[in-house]
Amino acid sequence: MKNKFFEIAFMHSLKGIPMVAPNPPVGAVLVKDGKAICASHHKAYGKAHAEVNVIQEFKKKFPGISLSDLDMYVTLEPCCTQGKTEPCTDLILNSGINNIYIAHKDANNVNSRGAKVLMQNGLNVKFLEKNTDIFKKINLSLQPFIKWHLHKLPYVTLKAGITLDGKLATADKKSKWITQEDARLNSSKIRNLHDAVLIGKTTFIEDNPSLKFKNINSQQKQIVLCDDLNFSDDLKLLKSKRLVFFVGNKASGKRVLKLSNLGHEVYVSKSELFSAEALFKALYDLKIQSIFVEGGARVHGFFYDSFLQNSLFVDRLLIYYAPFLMGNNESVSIAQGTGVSDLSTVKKLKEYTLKAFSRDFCLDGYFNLYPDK
Ligand code: AOF
Ligand code: ZN
Repeated sequence: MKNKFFEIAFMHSLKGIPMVAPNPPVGAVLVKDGKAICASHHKAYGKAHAEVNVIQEFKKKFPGISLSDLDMYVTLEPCCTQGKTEPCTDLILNSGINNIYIAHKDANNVNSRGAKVLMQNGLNVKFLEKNTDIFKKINLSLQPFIKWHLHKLPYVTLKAGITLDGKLATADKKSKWITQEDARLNSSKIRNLHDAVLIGKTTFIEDNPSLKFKNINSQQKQIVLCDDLNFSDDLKLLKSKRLVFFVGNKASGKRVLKLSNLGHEVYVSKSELFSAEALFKALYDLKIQSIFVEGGARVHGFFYDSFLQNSLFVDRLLIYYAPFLMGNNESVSIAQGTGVSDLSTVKKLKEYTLKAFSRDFCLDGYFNLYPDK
């Protein structure tokens, strides 16, 4: 087993994000005489799995050639049940491949016997060592999928662009951009890897953002959390076909109807505002596996306070820092919630990395790290 082939399979797996959600990103490589000769990945939800695509690719490239002396490297344990597609274990067993190297177990319990099925049928199956860099990278890429199956909850990334003293905006809120373009580009690339972006009503109205996604054929949603639906119909996001409102019960029925008739999804809470529990349940039912929370301060406060009650409500923090201070008490802080008043109750990041841009820098940290089985 050579880890470099897992690196190739991993690189390919990433091309499937976010189109494959709520399926996992998976990549596969076929190796002959120590050389990777074919690589492919799972490309879209409901479509062929990585193993099917890589075998098809081989057959196209080398028609009539047997697969019997090839090794297969795959980032996720092959599935063994009929879902939207046939079990990959059947395909692998019929292909003649003898050696299969697997990086990560399948968190979806119905498929967690895939490796056993292959072994019981005489294949030589080996798993990647968990203490390797490549295992860690694959595990990180599977975090939303693992959480989804383990906890039946969407994966949450909280993102903010702030000054060194933790401010989102000046007191008059006229400060349009805190961070520079390269940092913002990085943030929109990461947004694009999520199934949904979520903002609050104040950001929706005052920033009037367009929150674009790049993969126009995918199912990504733009979510606005609001107490009511009192806003101008000229806001940019209202032109989008992906817009979803989660609104409190004081929203006027007329507005709900109008926005619904315009093609937007509107979910009305039973109470004044959506609770975190009700919101997460609704997002899960909508099959939204990962959300990118872009603020503003009250939305961050809402998520952070929910997280203090239940650690599963925020998973990742992505904070872009501009290298200066606001130094003003009236300016807007990153989170306007209850927060902690006693340091002994604070919850720390399990790990983080720092990345530098031309002027700004970013902290990418994890509160939760969901393990392999
Ligand atoms: C694999 N290779 O590329 C993927 C796998 O409904 P289906 O048939 O698409 O099955 C979805 C499940 O299959 C998914 O939850 C996970 O257990 C597994 N995904 N398995 O061997 C792949 N995407
Ligand atoms: Zn499969």
